[in-house]
Amino acid sequence: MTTTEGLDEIESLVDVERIQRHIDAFAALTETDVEGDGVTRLAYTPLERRAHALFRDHMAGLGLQVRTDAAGNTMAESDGTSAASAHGTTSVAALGTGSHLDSVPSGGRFDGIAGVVASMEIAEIVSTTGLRHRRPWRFVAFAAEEGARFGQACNGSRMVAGLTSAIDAEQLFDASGISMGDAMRSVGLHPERIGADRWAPEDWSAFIELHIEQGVVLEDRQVNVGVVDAISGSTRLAIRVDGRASHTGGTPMHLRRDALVTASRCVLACDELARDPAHHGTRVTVGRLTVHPGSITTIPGRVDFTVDVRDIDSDRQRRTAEALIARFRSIADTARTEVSFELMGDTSPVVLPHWLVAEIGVAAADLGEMHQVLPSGASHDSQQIAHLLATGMIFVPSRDGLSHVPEEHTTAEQLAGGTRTLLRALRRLDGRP
Ligand code: HGY
Ligand code: MN
Ligand code: MN
Repeated sequence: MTTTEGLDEIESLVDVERIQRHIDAFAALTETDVEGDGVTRLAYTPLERRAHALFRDHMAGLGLQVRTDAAGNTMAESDGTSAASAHGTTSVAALGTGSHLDSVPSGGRFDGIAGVVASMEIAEIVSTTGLRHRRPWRFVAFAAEEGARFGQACNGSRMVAGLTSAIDAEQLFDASGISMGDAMRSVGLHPERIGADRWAPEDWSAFIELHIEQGVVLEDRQVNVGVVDAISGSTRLAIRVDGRASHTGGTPMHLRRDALVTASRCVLACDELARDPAHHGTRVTVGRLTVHPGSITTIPGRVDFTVDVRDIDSDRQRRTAEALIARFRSIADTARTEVSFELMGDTSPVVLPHWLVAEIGVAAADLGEMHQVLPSGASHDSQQIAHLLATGMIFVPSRDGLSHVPEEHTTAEQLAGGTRTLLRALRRLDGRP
């Protein structure tokens, strides 16, 4: 048993091999019958629940109280010394850390997992050393963070933040027409009880999520720890182009209403607009495009595609989405095709509290970790939690900036460095009045 006198030694207990074992254990929970390799563990599937069970069993094994809420988020709690004082039970607001356990199709081993593993490592150290902490410390595995299945991202954290209701869950569908509510019920969750599990802001002091950067800044700067000051928003559109399907041989060019030609011009318009200096900083991507009927000898009569607009500037993000819709309509008019759209998700960018950015920076500096303040290009659960309480993020490097692909990689040593900074930041926050 390590004494807790040498408090500064506590962070040195972060164990690289243990971290690696947790990473490998989660990576093994993947669909095997999908194209491509990498990890596939989609929102509200049995595999995601198995990952939550792995997290839950580890935390329960450390003696922590663990609970899974109606949305499928799993939370473990280590009582602080304030939980029971000489004058009966006086509880102070809790500190929290965690991230998500679902993945995109054929994704990586670290997106979301890094933050959950960091929380497991910290819980292990707290439990085995008897590290005294005044506030309750809560370790959270969020459900359904990726928007890859239902279009909307950060569903479990949106539900505890009161941003997605039970009714909303019945109106979000995956590509095969299954509603989020039905998917939740199919894995034993209770969407009808989402409202009862909302987090009360007064119960919380601060929350810090550790996550892989999913970009190249830390690697380029050769810095191991990132402190996030702003998180990009995301406006996601489902676009449908209707033309007229007909014979590829019998239909002369001047009589065609080719939905794929229109969609192709729309895709190029997305790239052109995002590269326009007036939209500098905006990122626009068409990630999914489906051609109907998809036959070699039939002119496409319909095309469905998705547009993902990302920005840390809220106004520019929305203006870009509006400008794209106007461009699509003009392209369709010229080609005598029709275009319609549906809003799949719309999350505002958030600026994280400067005092918390500073605290995390001091924690890194305390440990001699080089760190860099930077914005996040990706969306995160912290973005939703930031609607409720003071929220911060710690980044660890992504090799070649790659993410959402099997090549996604962060070394266990880099993850250990971020975990040490996270532990020190929690201890500093624990001591704040
Ligand atoms: O899509 C995102 O930005 C995050 O990885 N869910
Ligand atoms: Mn993520
Ligand atoms: Mn992701």
